[in-house]
Amino acid sequence: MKKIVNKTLKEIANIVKGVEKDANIYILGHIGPDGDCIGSSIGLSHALIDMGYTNVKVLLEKVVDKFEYMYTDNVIFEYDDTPADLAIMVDIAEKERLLEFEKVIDETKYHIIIDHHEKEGEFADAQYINSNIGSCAEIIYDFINELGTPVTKDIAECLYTGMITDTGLFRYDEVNGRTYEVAGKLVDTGINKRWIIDNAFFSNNVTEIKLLGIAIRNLVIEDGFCYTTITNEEKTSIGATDTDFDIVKVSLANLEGIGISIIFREYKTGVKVSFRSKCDLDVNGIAEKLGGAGHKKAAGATDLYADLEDIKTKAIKLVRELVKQTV
Ligand SMILES: [Mn+2]
Repeated sequence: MKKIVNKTLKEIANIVKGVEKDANIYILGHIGPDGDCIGSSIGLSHALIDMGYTNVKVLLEKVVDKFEYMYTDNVIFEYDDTPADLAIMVDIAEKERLLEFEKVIDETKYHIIIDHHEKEGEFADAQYINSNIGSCAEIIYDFINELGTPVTKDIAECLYTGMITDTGLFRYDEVNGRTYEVAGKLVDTGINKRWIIDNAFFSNNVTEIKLLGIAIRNLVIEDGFCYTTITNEEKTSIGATDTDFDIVKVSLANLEGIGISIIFREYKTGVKVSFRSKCDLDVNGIAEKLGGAGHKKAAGATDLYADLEDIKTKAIKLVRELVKQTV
């Protein structure tokens, strides 16, 4: 295991600026890429290309999703076995969350992590992690400024998407004056903010509505918390992917009288648990006990070897205990 090296954004920018312009650079995001992950990675890619880097690729899991408008020609969905000189991971600090893309890391010389999830990378050569910031996109905005290249309208469209999706339209605790300041700068580039917001929050496709139907059918409400389960079979029967889950997260979190909501989703192998808290209870602690990470109000854990029922029993027990402490 490498020694973790925490650095400032300025230091990381200097490392990147020292890289040859024709170096192979990969930007990677986590599996089930969301608006923040896609916006941060592609936004950064625009900036590097603007700076004259000629071999920048963004490696993302292929999902049919509403954030496709950000995709550029250099977004690839499969590792083409060209080892990279530099891999920059955004919105992700855990190697395991890269799944098949983990190979890229193993074959890359130098790793940088820029993230806002509370977990140290354990394998990066240089990393900047700040969990006080609501979206990775907001960090990427600062990073691009440190790189000394302008935040163009194309970049702004990506970063604004990341900011609004990860802050729930500027509602979450991490949002402060600075968040609005950055958002203001992005809006001033002339992006179509109304369209971006409508697309991210106020339009649902049929698959999402079907998924919500399954989630509601499987919903269990206990004292102060609720949970639902989506099996792999249920998910695949309607062709849903990870990116279709936002509507479920939001709907459960909005339930009146519910402090914590949990979603268990089963994969072909393994399970992902997502926690949301809208009370004072810290769900990050629970996620950590399950091997995951996140923030006080939104956290999750992915276990690729876990059995759904095992994880459910464990998680529900932990949440019951947590809720009981406060009664
Ligand atoms: Mn994020």
